[in-house]
Amino acid sequence: MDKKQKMHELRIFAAEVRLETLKVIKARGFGHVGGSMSLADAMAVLYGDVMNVDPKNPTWPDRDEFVLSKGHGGPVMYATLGLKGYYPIEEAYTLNQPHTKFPSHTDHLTTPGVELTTGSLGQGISEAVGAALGKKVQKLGGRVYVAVGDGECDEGQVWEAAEFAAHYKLDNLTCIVDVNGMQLDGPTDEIMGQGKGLAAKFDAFGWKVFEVEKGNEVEPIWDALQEALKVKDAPTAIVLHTHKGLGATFAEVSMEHSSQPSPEKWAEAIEASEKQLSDVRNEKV
Ligand SMILES: Cc1ncc(C[n+]2csc(CCOP(=O)(O)OP(=O)(O)O)c2C)c(N)n1
Repeated sequence: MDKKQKMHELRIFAAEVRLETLKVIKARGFGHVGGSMSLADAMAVLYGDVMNVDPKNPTWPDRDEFVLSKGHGGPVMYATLGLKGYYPIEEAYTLNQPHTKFPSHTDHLTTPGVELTTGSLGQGISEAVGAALGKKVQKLGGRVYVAVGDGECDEGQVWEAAEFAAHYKLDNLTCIVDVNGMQLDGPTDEIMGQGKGLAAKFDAFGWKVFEVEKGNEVEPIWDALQEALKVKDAPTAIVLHTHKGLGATFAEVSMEHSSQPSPEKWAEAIEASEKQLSDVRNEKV
C-alpha cells in the first residue's frame, strides 16, 4: 500500500477511535474525555500500523507492547483495542460500572490487551522501562511503547525511569509524550513550569528525541515513529504537541480534564464526531 493510502486509512482509524472513545465515556455519562482525545491520533498510528500485535494471540512473547502511563486515558485505549479486535467494542460501554472489565484507569488484570496496570502517574513509565529491559534480558523481539502526559512529567518517578532507560541503552523503548499543555487543574506551565520543555529534558537525560508540532496529525506521528525504529543504543521520545479534548465539541474549547456534559451536549458531540468520520472516509486520496 502506498503511503498516501496508508495515511488515509490511519486518519479514518483515528476518527473511529475518537467516536468510540466518546461512546465509551457517554455510556457512563462522565469521564476523562480531554486526555483521551488528545492521544487518539497516536493510538491510531500505533495500533493501526506501527505496532506488531495480534489480538488473537495477545501474549505472544515477541509482540510490541503499549503502556498507557497516563492511565486515566483508559477510554481511548478501550476504544482502540476494541476496534482492533481484542473484544467487541460494545463491551467497553460498561466503562467504570460495577464488575466491568473496563475500569476508568487501565488494569492489566481486567482488560484484554492491557499490558500493565497504571493510574498512579509516573509508575507506568517505570513499568515500561522494566518491560523493555525484560525483553532485552530474555532476548525477546518487539518493542515497548509508553505514553505519558505533560502534567505527569511533574512526577519525579518519570525522571528516575528516564535516566534508567538511558543508562541501560533501552533502544527498544519509545515514549510518547502527550504535550497538550493542560493537566487536571490548569495549564501545565502554571502548575509547575518545565524549564526548557520536555523535549530538552528527555534529551538531557540521554534520550533521542523527535518533536512533532502537529501531534494530532497521523503522518508526522508515523514519520517520527519510523525514525525512532532506526535509533540504536538509546531510548526514544516522541514529543507530541496536541490539543486536549480535540474532537469532543463540549471539551475541545475549554480543554477540560474530565467532563460530564448534559444529554444534549453528548448528542451534539456524537453527531459532530460521526460527521467527522464520514468526512474523512469521503476524502479523495
Ligand atoms: C501520583 C498521582 N497524582 C495525582 C493523580 C491525579 N491526577 C490524575 S490525572 C492528573 C493530571 C495529569 O495531567 P497530564 O499528565 O497532563 O494528563 P492529560 O492532560 O494528558 O490528561 C492528575 C494530577 C494521579 N493519578 N496520580
